[in-house]
Amino acid sequence: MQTGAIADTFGNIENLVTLTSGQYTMGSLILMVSYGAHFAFIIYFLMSSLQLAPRYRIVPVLSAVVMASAGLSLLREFSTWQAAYTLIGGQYVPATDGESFTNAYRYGNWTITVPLLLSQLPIAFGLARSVTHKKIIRMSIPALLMIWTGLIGQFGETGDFARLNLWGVISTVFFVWLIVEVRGVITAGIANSPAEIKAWPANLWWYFLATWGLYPIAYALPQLGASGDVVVVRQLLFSIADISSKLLYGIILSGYVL
Ligand code: RET
Repeated sequence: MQTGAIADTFGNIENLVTLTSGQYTMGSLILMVSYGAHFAFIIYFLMSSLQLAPRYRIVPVLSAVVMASAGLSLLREFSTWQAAYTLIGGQYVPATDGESFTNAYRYGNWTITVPLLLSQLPIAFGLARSVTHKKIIRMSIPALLMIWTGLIGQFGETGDFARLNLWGVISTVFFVWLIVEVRGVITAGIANSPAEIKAWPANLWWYFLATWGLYPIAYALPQLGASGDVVVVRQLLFSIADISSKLLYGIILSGYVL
């Protein structure tokens, strides 16, 4: 755990462990597939907006914006990953000079993407304009507090688990508040949906819980120990969560408003 005092204080566990070439390559691959998928779907969402009634076009357009923003952030994670390790004797050792890896950029990116993802819901459900604006603000407040308290806490993962857990619990309180607000929007969405697609908002509720619920698991994972496997599994969890909560979610919502 002596890989640089600064990394210990303000880093992520990625900077503490030596990776096998398999683990390193898996990490690169996971990040590469993630940013590649997000960039590619910019085209899909822009084109699918052309098929929609004008008032719903903003739904896939917002997905395209989320794709661009997340794609850039994940590209940055990928290049930082590549710069953060040095190949020594067949092992990928955390670089002692230059760049260190951080997941903190993700939290910065969520500050943009999460309010956009939440905004898509009342717009897709066709709620009245004044209700939509109110719902977006009511969801965005707990969402941003959840992200920023999590950002403070994740700096504790290299050893200060009290910090990780305290801020994790505070962040979870905001997550529960957010879930209550989202449930309200889903209920309004069910009431506002034509009979043949009433099941969509109801199912989307479970999808939301299952996919957003992956992020706190990834956050807590370093407590299992700083090992190469934990590093790779966490990037995989983040990626599955990213692709399902943004990309697949966007496809589902575009299908709903079609
Ligand atoms: C944190 C900190 C630990 C507790 C909880 C968290 C929840 C994070 C979530 C993030 C969702 C992000 C999305 C990003 C899309 O771009 C902050 C990890 C509850 C739910 C959907």
